[in-house]
Amino acid sequence: MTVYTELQARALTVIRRSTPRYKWDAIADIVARDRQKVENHLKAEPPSNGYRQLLPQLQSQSYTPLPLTVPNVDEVRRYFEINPVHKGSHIFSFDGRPQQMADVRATFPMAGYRADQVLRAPGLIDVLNDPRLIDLIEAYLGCVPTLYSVNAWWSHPANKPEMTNVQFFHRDTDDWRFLTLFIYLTDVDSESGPHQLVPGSHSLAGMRELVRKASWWPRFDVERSFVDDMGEDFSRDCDRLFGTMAVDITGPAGSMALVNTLALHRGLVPRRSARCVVWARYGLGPNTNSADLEMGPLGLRQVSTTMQDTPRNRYINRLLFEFDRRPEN
Ligand SMILES: O=C(O)CCC(=O)C(=O)O
Repeated sequence: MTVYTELQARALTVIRRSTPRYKWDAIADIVARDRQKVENHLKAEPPSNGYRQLLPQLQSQSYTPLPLTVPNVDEVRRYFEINPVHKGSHIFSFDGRPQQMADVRATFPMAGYRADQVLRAPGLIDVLNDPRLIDLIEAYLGCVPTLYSVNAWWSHPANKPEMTNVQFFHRDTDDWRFLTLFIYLTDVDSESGPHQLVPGSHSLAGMRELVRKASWWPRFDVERSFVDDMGEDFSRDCDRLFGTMAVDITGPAGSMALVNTLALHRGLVPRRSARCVVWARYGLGPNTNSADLEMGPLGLRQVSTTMQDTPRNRYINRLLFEFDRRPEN
């Protein structure tokens, strides 16, 4: 991003964060409707074998498992295993210095990869651009998505949460409307740190319904839960109220789920075996989370992909790749 677009994204974030999160969806509708007016050249026919039947579940339950898997998941996991890692799940969790996994593990249970390492994983970018997946995301967002953030990390078994912002219940606040794709690179059951979320908790109406159903009734301010949505106390209240309604997303290596992570969610601490997960995030445009693309866009040539050079693919991937960058340019 240029300084100018970065400042714009920051300004938008400041405005967004000063607006209660349960109002964001209505604003997203206005933005998406406006985008539709200028996106004609980016439109694609919905694929005949697409996933739009999953839209109602995604809209009401905040997530949907996908019938899509990573065809070469063992190869992708091996690729990550031989790459250096940094301490923590995110490049900005700590200093981001490349280290060997054994050195990180000696001090900390979570170890992550840079965005450029994720983008270079064999064939992964094609999975993130599967036309059936993009079509479903487009239908959900209401406009052609921008792929604005990628990440991958290992969580190893531990006795307690180490990263409060990911292992305690919280809401993500990246964009007026956005979706997170989770891809497991290891088999994940309830003992290996699954992604957990409270279905329906992304909307005010959904939260009111959840509170109505909850058996334990503290003074839980539903509207406030869209403003102060981080930290150990907040997570403990969510656990007491909604813990029995939370869903663990489990599945074999290669499985995927699409989640509106404005909903209450967390990555559970693995108890028995480690989890390796990739996320990719799709929203209305660049936002301050795109900062995790700190290495800047790669040349598309630097990546193993069969992605077609079309205006639509260029637009969706514009923060990740420069399609025209060549050695001679
Ligand atoms: O590890 C997970 O499953 C959740 C990650 C998460 O909550 C986040 O990145 O915001």
